[in-house]
Amino acid sequence: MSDAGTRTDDGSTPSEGPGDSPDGTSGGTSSGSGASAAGTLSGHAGDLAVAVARAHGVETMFTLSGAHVFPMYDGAVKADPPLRLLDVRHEQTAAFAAEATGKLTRVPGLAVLTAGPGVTNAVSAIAQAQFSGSPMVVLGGRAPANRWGSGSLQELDQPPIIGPVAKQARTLHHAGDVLAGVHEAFTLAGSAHRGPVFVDVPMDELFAPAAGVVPSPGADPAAAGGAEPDPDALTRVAELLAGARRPVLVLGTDVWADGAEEAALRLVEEAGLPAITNGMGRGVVPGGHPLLVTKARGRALGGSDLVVVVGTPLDFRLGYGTFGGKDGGTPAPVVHVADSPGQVATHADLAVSLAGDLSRCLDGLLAALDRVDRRPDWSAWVDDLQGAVAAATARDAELLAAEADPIHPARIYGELVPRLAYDAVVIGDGGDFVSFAGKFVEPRRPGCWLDPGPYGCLGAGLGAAIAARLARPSAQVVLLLGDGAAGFSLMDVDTLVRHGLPVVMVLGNNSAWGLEKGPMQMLYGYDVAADLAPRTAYDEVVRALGGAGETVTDPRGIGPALDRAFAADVPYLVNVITDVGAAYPRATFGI
Ligand SMILES: Cc1ncc(C[n+]2csc(CCOP(=O)(O)OP(=O)(O)O)c2C)c(N)n1
Ligand SMILES: [Mg+2]
Repeated sequence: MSDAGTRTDDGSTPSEGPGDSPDGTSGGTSSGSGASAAGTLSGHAGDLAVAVARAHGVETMFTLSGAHVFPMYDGAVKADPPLRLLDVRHEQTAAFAAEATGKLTRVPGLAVLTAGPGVTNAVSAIAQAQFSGSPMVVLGGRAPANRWGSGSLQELDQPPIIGPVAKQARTLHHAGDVLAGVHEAFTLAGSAHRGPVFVDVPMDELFAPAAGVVPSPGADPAAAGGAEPDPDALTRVAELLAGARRPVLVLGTDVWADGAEEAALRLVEEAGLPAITNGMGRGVVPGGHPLLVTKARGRALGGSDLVVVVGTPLDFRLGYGTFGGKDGGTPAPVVHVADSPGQVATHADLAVSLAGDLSRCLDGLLAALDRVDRRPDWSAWVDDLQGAVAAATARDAELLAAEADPIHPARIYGELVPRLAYDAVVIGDGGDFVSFAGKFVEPRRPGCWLDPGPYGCLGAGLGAAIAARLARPSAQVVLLLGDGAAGFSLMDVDTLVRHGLPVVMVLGNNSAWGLEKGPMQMLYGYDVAADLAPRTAYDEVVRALGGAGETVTDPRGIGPALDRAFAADVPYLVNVITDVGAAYPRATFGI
């Protein structure tokens, strides 16, 4: 492989070996960065990018090695204190870990990926972050500018590929652009509506000397608060609420992302409003709360006369924003409250919409409700819905205790849920197996539930588990894996092992792509491409990688296996052989 033409600090030119394996870069690395008395940082552009990331609250760089981004590593190890490097086995895992970090900590996660395939391997995870509004920054390597057009290794113009799936994607063409460009990337990623921002830096420029004052990220955007909602719109929503007899509040991911979880619970409790939660909004109204009616979702949304949806799109998960209206009735009026004007649904028929900082929207709504003369009493409606919750809970109890052989997947949750601490982080990566989790696991705190969101991408599991273990060092971290989903990222158990990150993995092994097998049977009366090898010992894969685990075939064996998993101080996989016939009863396929 020819010389990649990299210009380094000292003017030497390292060569680039085949397979992106550099040879001789040691002579061309930074001699270390330094901060002058005036606060000016000097070093190479990688040093500066690392300093900006740290100023924005980044604690970990998720990455997989590639010479194009070596200055980022050099910047990380020489920073004082060093920035943690978390090296994975597939770039999708690095990007999913950065996405999950953004979701859990509400500080943008950082993935640093080498040029070309390193970047393209992360496209799905970046798209997932865009769909879920997860704050993250991906810094990509890029073939050197001084050879651009000559055919150097992995010479790919990446922003046109990433642009359509990110908030912004651009090249920082010169070392001198890196400080401001990375600062802008973090600021943009972390402000409403949040999402992924991509920058790449040509290799020669990333190695080049640069200096400047690290910009201050300013006040924490969540603490500073975002835009003020329109007071007239607030009053109109309050009037609609005051006139409603069967209102329902839906709280979604952005309620958590925007730091509005306390304002949301205040509104629910002080107004006595029944609420349904979805995505990362789960836990905002804690499981078991008398105003949480997620388990009576069908009755609540179908019978409501006003649905107020906050912080989540009116997508397939919410019937595209049409509630009720079956049998010729009129659908309920809908209010959509979003963290920014661009998020307000344009496809749905809205009674009123509201955009702005979600704490201000929700507190403003409570204040406006106080100003409206009629203080509604929704207790009869809440009692009705709680009756439906109790009936659903009683129906669930039977499934959760199922003695069936092969094991019904619900029994796994019957054993798992009582073992979860209030702050456990639960991550779902799979099809039907994870849908059952959504039904049976009701988080008691917000920010503790990670699902793939509306992009529905399998393979996020190991990355999310790595991120959760780092973000919540003392909490239980439980990764729920379908056997199909496990195949996308299980090799990154190696990363958990190398970095000493114990996680409990529970695998629902139905030997199938269950969520596809059932629907194909329903549509065609047969299925193809939906079976996986029977009873694969995924626990042995984990053992081979340095973790531990076991296979369970008897429902009574699940609880003790989970106890061993929680007690283990290594990554531990409980491989539960389940009944492929126990498909999740699904009302929608999302299309
Ligand atoms: C990357 C990706 N590929 C394919 C799909 C389509 N898909 C959705 S669910 C599913 C089956 C998942 O199977 P498994 O993880 O074993 O869970 P199960 O439904 O069997 O419980 C598939 C293939 C997807 N959502 N994402
Ligand atoms: Mg399966």
